[in-house]
Parts: sequence; C-alpha cells; structure tokens
Amino acid sequence: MSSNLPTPLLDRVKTPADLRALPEPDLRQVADELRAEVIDAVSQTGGHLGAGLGVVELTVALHYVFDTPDDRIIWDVGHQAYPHKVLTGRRDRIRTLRQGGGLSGFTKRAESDYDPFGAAHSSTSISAGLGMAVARDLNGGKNNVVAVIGDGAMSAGMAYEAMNNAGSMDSRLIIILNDNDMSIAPPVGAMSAYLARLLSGGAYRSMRHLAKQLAQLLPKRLEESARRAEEYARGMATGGTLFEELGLYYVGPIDGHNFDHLLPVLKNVRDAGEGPILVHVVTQKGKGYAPAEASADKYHGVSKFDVVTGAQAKAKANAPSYTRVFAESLIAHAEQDDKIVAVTAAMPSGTGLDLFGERFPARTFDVGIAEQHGVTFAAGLASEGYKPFTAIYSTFLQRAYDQVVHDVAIQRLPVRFAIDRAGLVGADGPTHAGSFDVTYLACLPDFVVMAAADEAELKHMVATSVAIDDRPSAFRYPRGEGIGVEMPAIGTPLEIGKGRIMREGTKVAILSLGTRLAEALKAADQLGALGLSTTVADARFVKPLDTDLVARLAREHEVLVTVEEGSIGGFGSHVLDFLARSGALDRGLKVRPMALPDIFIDHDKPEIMYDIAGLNAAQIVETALAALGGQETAIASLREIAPQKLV
Ligand SMILES: Cc1ncc(C[n+]2csc(CCOP(=O)(O)OP(=O)(O)O)c2C)c(N)n1
Repeated sequence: MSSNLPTPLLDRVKTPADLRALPEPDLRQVADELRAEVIDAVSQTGGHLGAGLGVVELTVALHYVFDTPDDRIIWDVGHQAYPHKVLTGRRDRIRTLRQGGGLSGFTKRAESDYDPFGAAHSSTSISAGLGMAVARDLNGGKNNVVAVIGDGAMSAGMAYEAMNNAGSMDSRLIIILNDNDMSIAPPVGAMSAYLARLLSGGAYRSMRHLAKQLAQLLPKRLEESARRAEEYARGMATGGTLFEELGLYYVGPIDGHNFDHLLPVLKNVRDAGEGPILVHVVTQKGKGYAPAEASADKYHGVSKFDVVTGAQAKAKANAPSYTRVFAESLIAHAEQDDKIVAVTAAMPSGTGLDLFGERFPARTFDVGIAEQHGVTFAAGLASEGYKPFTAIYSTFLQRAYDQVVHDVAIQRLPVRFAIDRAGLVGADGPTHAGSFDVTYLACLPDFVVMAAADEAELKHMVATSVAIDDRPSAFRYPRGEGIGVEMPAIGTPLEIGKGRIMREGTKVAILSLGTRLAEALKAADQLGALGLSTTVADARFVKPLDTDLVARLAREHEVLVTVEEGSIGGFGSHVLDFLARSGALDRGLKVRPMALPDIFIDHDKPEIMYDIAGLNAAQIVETALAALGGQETAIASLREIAPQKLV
C-alpha cells in the first residue's frame, strides 16, 4: 500500500531554490503538505500556530516568486514564520521550536541567512525593510526587499512613521499587508474599520478579474497618466487609499490563499519600477485547521495539542496565575472606586484585562499594539483625576520609555504600571524577557517601584498602587502561576518604602526583590545546614529603597547578598549605591549583588534559564560561601551533610 503513495513534494524542498524548480500547479500540494507539517510540529512543541497557518500560501508564493535569500523577506513580529522556517532549510529542526537549544519561535539573524532581520516585538518590519532597501540602493544592488506586516501590527505608530518616510523616497520596497482581521484579540481602532471598508469594495469580490487586469496594468514602466487613471479607478471602487496618501502604490485587496491571485500580483510588483508598493493580502488566521478556525483567538498561541481533536494540554495548576490575581484584585478595587480604569495595548487576555473588561466594559481601553500611545493616553486620564492601571508586559513597556519619562514621570502623574512577565519568560526567549524594567524605572525621580514576591504580595501591591495618587507607581510580577500562598480577599496598602524580614539570622543576609524569595529561603535552609545563620528579607520596594532595612542588614551581618530577576543597574545597584554612600562598605561588609548576567539568555525552560543566570538557590549558597571564603570546603561539606539540599 504505502509504496504506492506519492512521495510528498515537501520532501523535495530542502531550500527555496528547490521550490522554485517546481511547476506552478504543484504549489497547491506543497502548501497543503506544509500546513500539515506545521500543525504536526506545533502540536508537539506548542507555540504560535494561527498566524503561521494563515500565511502558508503567502510563504510559498513569496519564496517561489522572489529569489531568497538575496531578496529579503522580513516577517513582522516573526511569530508567523514557522512555515518559512520549514521551507528554508530548517525542517529537520522544526520540532525543536522554542525548546532549549532548538529553533527560536521568531525570526533570528543568527539562525539562518533567510532571516535577514530578527523580530518578536511588532511593527518594525517596514522600518527595517526601508533601511535595507536604501542600503541596497547605496550599494547599487538590485535585490528586492519585502516586509510582511499584519493588520494588528499595522496599528502601531512605528509602522506609520516608516510608511511616511518610505512614501517620500524613491527606494523600491514591497510591503505586504497581511490582513486577517485579527490581532491576538480582534483588532481595534479605525485602521481595522478602514481595512474592512477596503474589503467591502468591489475589487476584492472580482479579484480573479483584477489579478488579470493587474498583469496588464503593471508593465515594467508605468505611464504616469495610466497610473493616475488606475489609481482613480481603484479609489472609486474601494472608497479611498490611505496608503496612497502616504505615498505608497496600493495594490489589492487580493486573496492570500489563492495562488492564481498571489503569483501574478507578486510577479508584477517584483518587476515594477521605483518607489514603495503596498500589496493588501487578505488571509484567514488559523486557515486549514478546523479547531483553529473555530476558536476565538484562532489558536494564536497554543500549548501542545492533539492534532485530531485540537484539545490543548493543560498544565496542572496548583495556584492561580499572577495575571489572574492582578485582574481579580483590580476588579475588587474598581468595585469600590469608580475612578479606576484599565489600559491594555492589544493584550487583553495576556494581561487579564479581558476579565476586567467583562466587568467594566466602559472603563477598559484596548488601544491596539500602541504602547507609546497607551502610556500617554493613561497620563491624560490621570491628569483628569482618573486612576489608570496600564497593564503592559515588561518587555513591551520598553517601547514606551520616553512616554513614561516625559509624559508620566516629569509631570508626576499617578499612572499605575502593572508590569506582567517580569523576569525570564521561557520559550519566547530574550526578546520577551522582562529584564530591564526595574533598571529603567527605578532611576526615575519619585517613581514608586515594587516587585511582588508571591501572589498575596501582588494583591497588596495592587492596593498600594490604588492608594498612591500623587505620583507614578509600578509593580512587577512574573509569568505563570503563584506559589499557592493564602491570599486575602482584597489587598491592604503597604507602607511605602518598607521591606519585611522573613527570617532572622546573624551571619549571612539575603535581601531579595521579587519572586526569587522562594529560592532565597531555600538557600537560607542550606546555609543553615552548614551552621551559617542566615537572615532573609523581602525588599518589596526598589524605590523608595528601605534604607533602614539595608543599613540594619549591613550592620548585623558579615555578608549581604542581594537577589533579583532583573538586569545589572537594578535593585542591587541601588542597594550598593546606598551602602557606598552611607559608608557601610568601609566597615568591611561583603556585598554580593546577584542579578541577571550581562548576556541575552536564549529560550529554554524558565528554571534552566535561571540556572544559566545563576539565580537559583544553589548559586545563592555558593555566592554566600564564596564571600565568606573557603568555598570549596564548605560546598564539599554541604554535599556530605545534606546532598539533597544542594539543588
Ligand atoms: C510591541 C509589541 N506589543 C505586543 C506584542 C504581542 N503580540 C504578538 S503578535 C500580536 C498580534 C499581531 O497581530 P497581527 O500583526 O495582525 O498578526 P497576526 O497574528 O494576526 O497574524 C501581538 C499583540 C508584540 N509582539 N510586540
């Protein structure tokens, strides 16, 4: 039986050059096999599925029409690039996606020549593409540059900055707008309404026609008068072309799952003359996999799943996630305080604000993928007496830094920042790690910066932020579930700038910020087993720093170790700065700051990443012992006394 089955065409495609050797009618089969391959791979690894399934045909068509890797394809965000990875020599490793040592879940320059630009944060592709196109022109090159950007990513200001710039230049850049009418959640704002209006025009319905027309309408050099006539006709049919106002040549909308539409149009734009072109391609997120098509988020991000049923593996939850604890706390406070409002930048479910939105739809604002705008929008709300909680992942808040400084901090506006995904995040890797927020926030005058050690602490920090109404505040918490501590029904505001002692000792002090507290307590056990009496304290606040606590720990111990899930320049640096200025260091105190190392740590399981970072209990023990001297003997004796404790 099996010997009669035709060999899959995909097996013959090791690189895009093999794809280009196939006749056009074979592409349908390649696409079907590619889609099945991606579904199977992601069912084993988990990851982003819906976006990739939506661009299977587009991926095949792009590599077929363009001469990659000389022609550059830049995938915005890069989460939709799994089919691209399969076609570009990475099929043999596709089942290592997002696993330690395996392929990245995004495009990455170090991974392949076919990934000319790395990504993971959205809306960068047009800027990067324009830079490449201009570099090509300066070099006298001829290659094509293609940026593929989703309708969600198109809601960010950066995309407009890039189009505005591209539109005023002659450089040849091809932008593919991949319009699937979805972000992670349904897209928001005027842009999505605008794209829908374009789609309702006559052109899309008669696309088969239009594709043929385009073949004639786009000769190598367009006569200016013909161009104007055609633009005019398209404007009439579709109700206007914002993109043309920005100086781009707009083509579309075309059906992104139909090779009869894709191939002629892509060939035409490839062979067109100067200037930037935008091709509006309509696709369906999750296309070709029934469970994805049927789900609300189109399987944007999935855990491992059963291919037949689509059922995703559920992690055994022992405690609620930090995200949920935050959302439920905020809802509880908002029941009592109608000035509380919530802002998300296209991440309602990721931040838990979908729950807040169900309860308070009129007080919840999804601003789209627009962190910069979201922060200044919140500043505006605060300036009128509202209490905005801006829930943004640590990594995405980086994009809005000037807004944090200029619009919030300098004006001392009480915007509350709920910083989710603080610390290392695992499979999404360094682009998504929440490494820098403490460093970039705690340097700002008057900012209150907190980090929750567990989910009960998070509740108290939400309550504290509600109460801080005269200046900005931020609290950070990690991805994933809490540690299962008892939680009050509603949090109580903490005393600002005061930490807490968890355990009293005499020789070593471990001062922790955030959820490494659990590792600090384990380390204290291990040190205790060695006869080294250890104090553990939870700083709670980076700013204002509990200087009384730090001074006391410095006075009463021989060694002070600080531990945090953030970069150099963060909590430990503030402690060191205080110790140095107060003269505590002159008295012979041994201080050892433990922070994330000065490297970008590749994706892996979070616990392995923390091991690489050197922030697990065993490494805290080693650091304390090394500071005391006699590290080798001490570790050896610990191995003897309590080997199970050296984890
Ligand atoms: C700056 C930034 N904010 C938020 C995100 C999280 N995020 C990843 S994909 C995505 C939706 C992208 O929508 P779209 O561009 O339409 O692509 P699709 O997934 O629909 O193909 C969001 C919000 C991000 N990657 N970067």
